[in-house]
Amino acid sequence: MSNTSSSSPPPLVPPVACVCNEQVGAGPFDPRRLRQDFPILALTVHGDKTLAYLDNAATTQKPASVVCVLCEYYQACNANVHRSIHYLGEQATQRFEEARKKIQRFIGAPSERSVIFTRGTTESINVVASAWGRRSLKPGDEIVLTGMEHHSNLVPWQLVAKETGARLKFVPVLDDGTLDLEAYERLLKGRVRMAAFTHISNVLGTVNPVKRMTALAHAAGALVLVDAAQSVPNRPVSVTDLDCDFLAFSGHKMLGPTGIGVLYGRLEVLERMEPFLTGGEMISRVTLEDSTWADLPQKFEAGTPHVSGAIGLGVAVDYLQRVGMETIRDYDERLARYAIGRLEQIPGVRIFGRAPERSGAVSFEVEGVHPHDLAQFIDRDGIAIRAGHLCAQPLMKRLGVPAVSRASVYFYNLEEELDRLAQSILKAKEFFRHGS
Ligand code: C6P
Repeated sequence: MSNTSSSSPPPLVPPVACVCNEQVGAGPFDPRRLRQDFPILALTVHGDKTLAYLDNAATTQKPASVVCVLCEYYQACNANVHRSIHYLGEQATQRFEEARKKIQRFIGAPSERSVIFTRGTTESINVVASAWGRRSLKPGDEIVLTGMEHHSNLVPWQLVAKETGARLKFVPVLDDGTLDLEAYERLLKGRVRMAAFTHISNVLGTVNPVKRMTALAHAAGALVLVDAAQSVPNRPVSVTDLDCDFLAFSGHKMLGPTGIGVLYGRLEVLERMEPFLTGGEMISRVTLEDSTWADLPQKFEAGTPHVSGAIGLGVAVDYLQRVGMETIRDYDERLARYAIGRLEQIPGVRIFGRAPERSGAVSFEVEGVHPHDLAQFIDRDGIAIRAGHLCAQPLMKRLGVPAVSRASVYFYNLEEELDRLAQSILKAKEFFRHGS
């Protein structure tokens, strides 16, 4: 039985003292002060090296308010949601649904029914590719993707295209790391049913003109999915403003816990779709032979959800809003420019991605040093970056490299950490030149 009681249970009084305070993140923007909200940033690693965490595009660190709410949830609130008619069940349901409302407001969605909790961007895209694509696509239909997609926005479409006989088409990536928008317009002239593209490239940092791309796709009669894994964390994103049909993002890239993410969907489209996963809580009536579905969003939330994760994501959103999304965007962009400036001074460093509008992910190669060797070397100086194909193998092919190194900043990073990165790269170059 479903229990979504609207009576307000009494406020929760945690039996444990929480070390975080509600106002973390508030006040004038000061990255040094904000860092104090992130206990992990004070770590020393490999002995005495202060951690410089520059791998934020992979996952961000978590403020104490998020860490604490997870602890508090399990100590004072834990219960299953939408089913148990007891005190804790109501508390958990209320807080879970409050988190959904926070996310709805955060992304400017018209209704909380359009906000579906998933495990993350990957699952969100799979829901659409599978639940929408399998039933809607016919042989000869076309799906337009781009040459800079993360595997999460590529492989699900490959699978569904194979199953339905639909065709994939790709917007080329230009040398400066932007999309060939003229080619995009040409590609939209076919039987395009879906255009799915990333808002920000996790490799190139390019911010794509998704509002314009969405309008063009709609004019061609296609639906639009925006992979917002790298944009919702660091700039204002409104689904109403973008007018997209689907938006996918991950909690762990925006201060939230791992294993929780969001699929926003336009209500009319979600209502027409069949479910993705089936089982408990997503049904209305079940007989031995047949079933009908629950209303949105439960239709797409089969089984016990990640309750604490959703609540933690709600607290992460509170934190981000206290800092301010415009502030975060401006600071990230400034730090990215600073990082590029420092890296460019190093002979033999090549930066990938020169789009005029770019985010805080800066990929590069260092002549004569394999990206994995570089990442490992500078890790010994306490600096965390990512190296590899970054789950974008087709883009690596386009760039002509098997792998890259990537530094990615967030609002709690400092210029001096990028200075340390540059110094450590210089050391690495020397080391690998002489082999000692
Ligand atoms: N990119 C990176 O280091 P998940 O794993 O589902 O939370 O996110 C997948 C994903 C989808 N789209 C884009 C644009 C992404 O950047 C990512 C995750 C991480 O670049 C891990 S590969």
